[in-house]
Amino acid sequence: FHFRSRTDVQTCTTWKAPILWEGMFDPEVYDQNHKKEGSSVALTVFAVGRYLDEYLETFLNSSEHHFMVGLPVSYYVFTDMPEKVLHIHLGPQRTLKMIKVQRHSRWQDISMMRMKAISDVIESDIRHHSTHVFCFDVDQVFTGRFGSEALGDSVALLHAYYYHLPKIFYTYDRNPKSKAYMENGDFYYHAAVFGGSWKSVKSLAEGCYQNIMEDKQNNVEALWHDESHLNKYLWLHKPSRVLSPEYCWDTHIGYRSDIQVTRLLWAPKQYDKLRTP
Ligand code: 5GW
Ligand code: MN
Repeated sequence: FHFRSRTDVQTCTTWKAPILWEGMFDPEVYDQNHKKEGSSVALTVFAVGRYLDEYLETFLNSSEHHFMVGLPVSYYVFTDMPEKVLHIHLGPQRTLKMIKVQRHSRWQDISMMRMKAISDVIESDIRHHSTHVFCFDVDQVFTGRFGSEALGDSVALLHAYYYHLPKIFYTYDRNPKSKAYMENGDFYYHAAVFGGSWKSVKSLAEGCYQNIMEDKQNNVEALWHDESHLNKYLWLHKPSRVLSPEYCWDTHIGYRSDIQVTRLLWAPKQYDKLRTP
């Protein structure tokens, strides 16, 4: 059984990191190797306020069917309502912890404070139990394999809305007063999915958090909040693996011949309902 190489898309970065597209890899080989190496994966996700009822159960139940099936998985759910009972059927070797976090009044803060919570839980818990960590937005649904081929030292995702656009359209932070400021970059990465070894993700989360706090002290906020800081960090610390937008697609974009499978989809969002207190 042969894998055709993809000639319609970029499959390698200039620093020789693979960009993963459907058809480039044998999932079985990755699964066997990661089982042999004893890889285990922590998944962090935030479900604060209305996002808990709106998205969490669908996200987790779909993850049970598609995320790292065959490897040990530990979910870390950050919520302001940890007492909430979830209707989720966990498979063997899969566990879930609810962790209480404060509900910030500004949504920009909910989003940015994730970096601090992620670095803290890696230090206190994840590093003792899991080899790898993936961090996800909750407003998404797994629809296809999101497997061990995505594991690497430092893993970033190409944003579905920007991967095919010239760099001048990338929405990096252009304010020189912000620590997220950047003129040039490699790609526009999406903050809805990032991961890697626990060590790399801890460094990333810490680095982004420090820059977010420095911005706060200087009374500036990066254009796209934690995503701007993530893009800056990944420009300075190149990811070792890049995921194609097949790993986080929005069906509103419509048909694209290079998207041969959808593994994770943006969930529909009712901004009016969710963004009013
Ligand atoms: C609420 C209003 C506006 C923006 C964010 C929130 C919000 C985000 C929230 O009330 N509760 C929450 O848990 N979040 C977490 O932050 C979710 O995990 C969410 O997926 C993530 C990023 O916020 P999103 O998904 O609304 O951001 P975009 O960039 O996908 O629109
Ligand atoms: Mn989102």
